Amino acid sequence: MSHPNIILWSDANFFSPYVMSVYVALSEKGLPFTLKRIDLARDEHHERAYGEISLTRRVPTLQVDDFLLSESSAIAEYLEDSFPAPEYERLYPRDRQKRARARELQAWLRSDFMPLRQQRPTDVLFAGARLAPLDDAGKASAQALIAAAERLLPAGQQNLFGEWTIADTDFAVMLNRLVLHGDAVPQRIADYAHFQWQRASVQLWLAESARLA
Ligand SMILES: N[C@@H](CCC(=O)N[C@@H](CS)C(=O)NCC(=O)O)C(=O)O
Repeated sequence: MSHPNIILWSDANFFSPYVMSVYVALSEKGLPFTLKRIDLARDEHHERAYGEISLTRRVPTLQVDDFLLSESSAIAEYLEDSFPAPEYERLYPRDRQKRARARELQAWLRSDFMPLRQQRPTDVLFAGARLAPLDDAGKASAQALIAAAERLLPAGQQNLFGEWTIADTDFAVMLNRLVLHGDAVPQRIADYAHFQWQRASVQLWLAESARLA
């Protein structure tokens, strides 16, 4: 079967959780792709050439043949529409309400939890960083995340919706800012975050960043 030509633009050191989400989505779909790196520290995303590629001048941006798209959750939905089940792995739940719940969680994770994102940056996930204890805002942010996990994760399950979806990977990224750092998280939720981290597509991503270390 012939596949389209797919390029994923990533940050140069593979520290972006949003690039990771698209990398995992492509890997789960079994789609071959080329990774291209943009050095954000050198402001390469502000160069003219990247402005012609990316509407947002952020990473990720995905190119599928001559179609260019930024914003990681929009990319996941585009991949799901373009490469549907059963031929390709599913990224979102089949059930409409569960699918809406997955998108709700993705949107929330991308628009909230700023104190947690600032105080537990992705260096914690991809470079083993150890940082100061959370301040009050950080603790409140962590508590909101943990409360959501306790509410959303069914007892005795390792995935939110019965089978893996891209929302599990996105959720595990945020939870692992705490879990991998050693911050207190209920065991059931920590187990979920660890389980999601073992997924082959996630391990492939971790190997990309480890290769540069
Ligand atoms: N909402 C976007 C967020 C993308 C984003 O913030 N990417 C960061 C790297 S993690 C970036 O490109 N930062 C460069 C900048 O904003 O100048 C998505 O989900 O794709």
